Amino acid sequence: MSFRPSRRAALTLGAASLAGLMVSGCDSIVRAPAARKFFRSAEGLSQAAQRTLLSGQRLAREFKPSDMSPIFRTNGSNDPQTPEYLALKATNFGGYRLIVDGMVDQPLALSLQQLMLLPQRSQITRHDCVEGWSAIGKWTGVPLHEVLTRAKIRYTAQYAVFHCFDTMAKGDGTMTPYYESIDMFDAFHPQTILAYAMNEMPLSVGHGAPLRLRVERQLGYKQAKYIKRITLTDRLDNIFGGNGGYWEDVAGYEWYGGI
Ligand SMILES: Nc1nc2c(c(=O)[nH]1)N[C@H]1C(S)=C(S)[C@@H](COP(=O)(O)O)O[C@H]1N2
Ligand SMILES: [Mo]
Repeated sequence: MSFRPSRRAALTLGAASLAGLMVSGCDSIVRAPAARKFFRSAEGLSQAAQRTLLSGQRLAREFKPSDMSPIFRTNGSNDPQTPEYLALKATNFGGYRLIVDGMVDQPLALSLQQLMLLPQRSQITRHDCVEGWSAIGKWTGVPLHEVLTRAKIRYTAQYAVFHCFDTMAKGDGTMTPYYESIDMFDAFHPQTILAYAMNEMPLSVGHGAPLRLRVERQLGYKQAKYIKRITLTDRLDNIFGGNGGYWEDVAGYEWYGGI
């Protein structure tokens, strides 16, 4: 009988050596765009090691209840009219299922009730839109990593793509679905949540019911509303315009919309 260290043990060792790196300011390392690109391409970086690295990331500022904006406006789509969405809205989203697919070993179809039974997180944060307005609100939902872990995402997945129910105009006047994407650094960030409640109330249609993304260190257009499906992938160039999001495709917005 031969002895080989298990893959699990190898991963643990990788994670341990990365721990040293983290102590010396890994947050500033992972926040550098070049470093993010390197880690996405590094074949030797195991998922466990990535997770360890990710856990050292800086949090976005959180505010007190008294800081919450009395008015939090809506922007972009605020009342989707696609038949699929209208049908779900008519059942008060009882028939809603969040699909999680792509580079996962356990595809999921989760009802709102199932999502609400998963671990929950609330945070009061500031939303910054590139159009020049900000608002502070309280968001409650399930951390995205809780969902991705249950879907058993593969080591090779590099992006989470959020497909939405609403459509928006393209340059040529035709309509195209809104979508967005983030990398694994943001996907596993503790403040990245799939929110089903805002300011202690069920998420309204205007703000993205039944489920919207909060990825707190990025700008407003990354906060995908009306999430229908999350697809794990290792490339963005074959999705819609190839730039990772609706605004990235139609108006050249930065894919990493850091604040
Ligand atoms: N599906 C979808 N998500 C979206 C948008 C949209 O039009 N459709 N607009 C984005 C923009 S530009 C901003 S500023 C925020 C607005 O979120 P709010 O309506 O909750 O204020 O949603 C973002 N997410
Ligand atoms: Mo925005």
